[in-house]
Amino acid sequence: MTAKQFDVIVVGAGFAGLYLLHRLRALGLQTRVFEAGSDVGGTWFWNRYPGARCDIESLEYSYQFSDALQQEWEWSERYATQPEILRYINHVADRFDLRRDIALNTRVAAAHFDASRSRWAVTTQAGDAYQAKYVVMATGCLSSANLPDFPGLQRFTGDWYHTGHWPHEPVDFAGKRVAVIGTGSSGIQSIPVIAEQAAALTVFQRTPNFSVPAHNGPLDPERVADIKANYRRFREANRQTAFHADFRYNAANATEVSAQERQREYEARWDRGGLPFMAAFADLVFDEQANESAAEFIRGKIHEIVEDPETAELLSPRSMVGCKRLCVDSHYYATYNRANVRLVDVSQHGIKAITPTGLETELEAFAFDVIVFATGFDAMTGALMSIDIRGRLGETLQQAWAEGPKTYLGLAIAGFPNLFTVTGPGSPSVLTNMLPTIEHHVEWITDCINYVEQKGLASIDATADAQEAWVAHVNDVAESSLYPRGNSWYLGANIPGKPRVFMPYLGFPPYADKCKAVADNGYQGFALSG
Ligand code: NA7
Repeated sequence: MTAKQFDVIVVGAGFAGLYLLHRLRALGLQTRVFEAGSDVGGTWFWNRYPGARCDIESLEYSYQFSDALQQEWEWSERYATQPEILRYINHVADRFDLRRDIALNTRVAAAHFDASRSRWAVTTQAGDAYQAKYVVMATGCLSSANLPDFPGLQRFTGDWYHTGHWPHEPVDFAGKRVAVIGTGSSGIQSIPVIAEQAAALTVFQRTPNFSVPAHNGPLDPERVADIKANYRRFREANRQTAFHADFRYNAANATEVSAQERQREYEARWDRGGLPFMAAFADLVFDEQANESAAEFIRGKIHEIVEDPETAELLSPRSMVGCKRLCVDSHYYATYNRANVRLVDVSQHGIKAITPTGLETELEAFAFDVIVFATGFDAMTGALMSIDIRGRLGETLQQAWAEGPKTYLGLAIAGFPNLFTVTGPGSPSVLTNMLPTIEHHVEWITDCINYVEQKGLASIDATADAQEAWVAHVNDVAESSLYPRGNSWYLGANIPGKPRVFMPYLGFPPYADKCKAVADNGYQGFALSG
């Protein structure tokens, strides 16, 4: 059987995969996108749990490569819901006629580099074989669901779901006894919605998380018109902060202002809502004392909102604010004032087993009709490591990353020529608004492929030296902050046995400058061969 030939194979049809296809086509390159799901959308295709919503405002969490697109699309709310984002992604796929080059229900199982021909051999799980000069992994940072290995799950007689693999049909919780395990962003978003429907909801919390209110609501048409009239300027402001255009970074340090000033600033940010809370003071993620002042403020809010002091105390994190992405919620803490909601602390006495009728912790047995696992993801590396990827010398990615992920700029891996990763470990990715950083990566990667093609070269491969230097730099920057001190998925701390390495790169605008300089200098740090 002869393998079908392409110039580029893209893995994943989320925001990154779709824009890659659009750009690669414009370069005249034969491109095929493989997508495991039954439709486009990536993260937003899989994460359909009740209450799923983006934590970046909709006018910013959208493509900017086409002015016509950003002018014509109408967002309805300040923070878009998952169904609305998925409608938008589908609109983009249709508007740019992308579907004809996307193979759905197709999971890539292996990608092996043939050094003698400088081509990748790609095999799908169904056993179909393809070849391409380039492979781009647009597999997402949060796409490999983490289902903890609780004994007994297969004997559970009720229904169970993982938030990251939610069914397409609505799940009816009416009259049901429901358990939610996990209080990260997915738990915090779904718990208030499930609580409104279920007869009884029990939340199992191992570690509390900090959350600030979204204050979501319909978008003001005047504000939308204003932004659309100046969209370019608005996007530029967003780029400078790597988050919201009106993030309003405060240059003052929390440790250098009065207690009243700190309180005033935190209150104003709480009232405004959303992630800009983290920009209240310049030293929040660099100084423990500063961070503790923000933590204390949020704990105070939790105690104000939650009526039962014991529950409020259990919900109050003792960790550092923002060292795991701050959650943005709608009525999360107030949900614990409902008579049908109970919080169970499993930090000391964990979940022992799932039973046929519910679950048991080390202290108590519970009966449930439905269990929801809001237990997160094998983030940033999980999707890549689940594919059998082999480089120039036959080395597997698992071998290359045995001690933790190593990349050059989060875009390329030494020894794996003509392979690119979008928002991979070592890039700012999850510390930013993902959409502009995805667009930045897609543009850099497609420019790079175009360069190699225009020069008539066979391959481009990051050098081991450039990669080592980049990994060291990513670590140095992380160490200068409080980030590595938190137990978060940024560090792989949520997956047993995963090497503890701080994966994202802190510092978006300088990162983009670095990527540009690398390209302007003839792809410095890469070996190009003819
Ligand atoms: P997260 O943030 O990784 O949260 C997963 C939650 O599940 C977290 O509270 C975990 O507690 C909990 N968990 C995981 N395993 C267990 C076991 N075995 N027992 C009890 N509790 C457990 O994932 P999300 O999907 O909520 O959010 C991911 C990102 O999506 C988020 O950061 C935003 O950027 C969007 P732990 O903290 O490990 O003690």
